[in-house]
Amino acid sequence: MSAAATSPESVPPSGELPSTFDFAEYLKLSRDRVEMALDSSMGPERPESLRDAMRYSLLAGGKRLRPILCLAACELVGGSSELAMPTAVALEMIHTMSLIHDDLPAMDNDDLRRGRPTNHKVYGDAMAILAGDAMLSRAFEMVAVRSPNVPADRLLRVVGELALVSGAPGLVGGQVVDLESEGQAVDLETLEYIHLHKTAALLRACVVTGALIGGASDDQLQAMRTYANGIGLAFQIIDDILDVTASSEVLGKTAGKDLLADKTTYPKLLGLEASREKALQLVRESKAALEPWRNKAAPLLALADYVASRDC
Ligand code: GRG
Repeated sequence: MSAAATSPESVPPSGELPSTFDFAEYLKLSRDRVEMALDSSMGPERPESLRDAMRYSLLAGGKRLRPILCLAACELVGGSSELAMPTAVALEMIHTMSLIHDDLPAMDNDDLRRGRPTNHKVYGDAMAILAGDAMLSRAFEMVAVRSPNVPADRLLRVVGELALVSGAPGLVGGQVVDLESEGQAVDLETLEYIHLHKTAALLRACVVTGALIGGASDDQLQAMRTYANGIGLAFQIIDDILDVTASSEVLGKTAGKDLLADKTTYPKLLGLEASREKALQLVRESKAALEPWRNKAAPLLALADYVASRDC
């Protein structure tokens, strides 16, 4: 199928996607759009040293799964993904700043991210902390100041979602429990808490904020949350599996870190095969939540499969 046949403009007026939806093409077009928006979100600002450190990590590639989920959710409920793009960029900024901080010596202490030296290895610890801080603030600026044509009440709800996910009820809370659990005997309940907060919460915020901007009803938002909870946990289970099975070269980050840091992971608690089966089951449940949309949900359905089948 040609690129034009799967571009958002080509979706028939009924909103039904062609049954031969080309996911590879969709992913490529979406990534290109996101890359352009990320690039233009970082202007010629000062101080240059801070701008360089921010651009280094934000524009270092990555799968861009989070912004794409946001755009896809917005379109699914009938919104224009153009309107959701500043929020999609904000979500990638929150994700990237969390990676910068996660890699610091005081946290996971990693040298490699997205196939290149980590931010603090290039710019130093202090600049890496500040680049992450500035990126988090910029994320809120993208929504509150740089989202033209989105009704203010929707933006306010989006700001609320981003505040929750980037604070104690989300990434920070998950990271704290993760750090406190290193070297400890961790049960499945605690592991699930860590994964749901460190990883799944942001993926859920992507889908929910996209849907909010698109004008989703309460029922639609609930279906989105169910979808996102499943793929969020599945995403981190696959991450745990890849840490054991994939190379640093393919991952673009140091493989085998979990064993080294004596972290409890799904493969450690359940074994590789049972972990894989759990991820697949979660993805099946996620996809079931989108049944009301039938084939109009093709992008989010394919993104769910991608979460389970990814190799990096
Ligand atoms: C948000 C204020 C604030 C602080 C952050 C450091 C921290 C607190 C939280 C850690 C969050 C973290 C790094 C979770 C891991 C999530 C994860 C599996 C990341 C890898 O995501 P991919 O594979 O990476 O999508 P790419 O590079 O493809 O984007």
